[in-house]
Amino acid sequence: MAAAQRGGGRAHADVTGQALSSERRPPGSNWGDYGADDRIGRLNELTPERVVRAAAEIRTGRRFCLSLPLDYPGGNVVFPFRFPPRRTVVERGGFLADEFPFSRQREGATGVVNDDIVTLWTQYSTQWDALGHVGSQFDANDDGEDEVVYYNGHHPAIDVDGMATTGLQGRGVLIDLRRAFGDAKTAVDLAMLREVMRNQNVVVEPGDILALRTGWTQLVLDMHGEPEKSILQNASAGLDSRDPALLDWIAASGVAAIVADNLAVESYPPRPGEPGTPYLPLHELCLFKLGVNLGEMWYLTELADWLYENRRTRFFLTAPPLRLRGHVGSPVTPIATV
Ligand code: UVW
Repeated sequence: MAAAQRGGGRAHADVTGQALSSERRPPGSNWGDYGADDRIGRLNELTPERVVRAAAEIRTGRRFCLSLPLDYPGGNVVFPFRFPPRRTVVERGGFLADEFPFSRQREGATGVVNDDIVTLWTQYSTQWDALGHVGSQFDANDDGEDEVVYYNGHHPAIDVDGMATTGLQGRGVLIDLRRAFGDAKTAVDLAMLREVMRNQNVVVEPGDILALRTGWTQLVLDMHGEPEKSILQNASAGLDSRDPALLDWIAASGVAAIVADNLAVESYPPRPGEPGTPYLPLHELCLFKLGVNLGEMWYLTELADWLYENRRTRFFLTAPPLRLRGHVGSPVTPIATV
């Protein structure tokens, strides 16, 4: 099989490997606000004071795992080019480390060892988008030609290392779109979001991590590893990323990150836009312009139901990505503590 070609969105040779100017910035972006070299964007808003504020949400000590099993959705029907983790077994001195007896290493020793290898498609299941997951064309070096750049004018793409080393903890605030709209496919614009927030008494403050429960990963789980694309494509709420008012609200809200239990946070596939507009407007706004990481395919069912039953909307969230240097996404096993 021929090797796949590079995507074609190549930067000019003169910018590869450099951070470009964060003084020239795309309209509506915050490039430079956290420093010319900043690589973590709105995670800067997770200040020590805000982590202490978030810890006040720990009142019972109960924890919720917010990850799907990472071999879900199952197969590759949801995305034809992403696959479940592939496991193989380490070789140890010519033998597979599959109940490998230590007596092979030291005569008479007891015990056995298992040791494995995984090939991961980083965005297959519950995951974070690094800021380098989506870039765009912008003339960051003022030479009259657009080049491919990422948040804050960086090139090459920003990986998950900064997210991992920052120690990602903060206050989550949950909006339950599933409770408002059921499983019907619904593109949620700002007016709809505001109404749900009013009805559910949700207040979002700067530095919060916004969590959107849509019910999509519950549908995935209920399919037991054999997802039905036609159902999943036509189900559940997502943000209407062609609503400019919603994009303005996200920018103004000061949220540190946005996570959802659907495929792409924004409704997917997105409504087509005019030529010259982004394919994924919310991804472009968040990852490229604002430095807001997106968490996708999280599992929020039990947390959302518990919060509802206990008349709460906030929780303490711990969700560092794997420290996979050079990678533009990472699986994550987030924990909510209430
Ligand atoms: C989509 O392409 C749906 O989003 P992502 O690549 O962030 O998973």
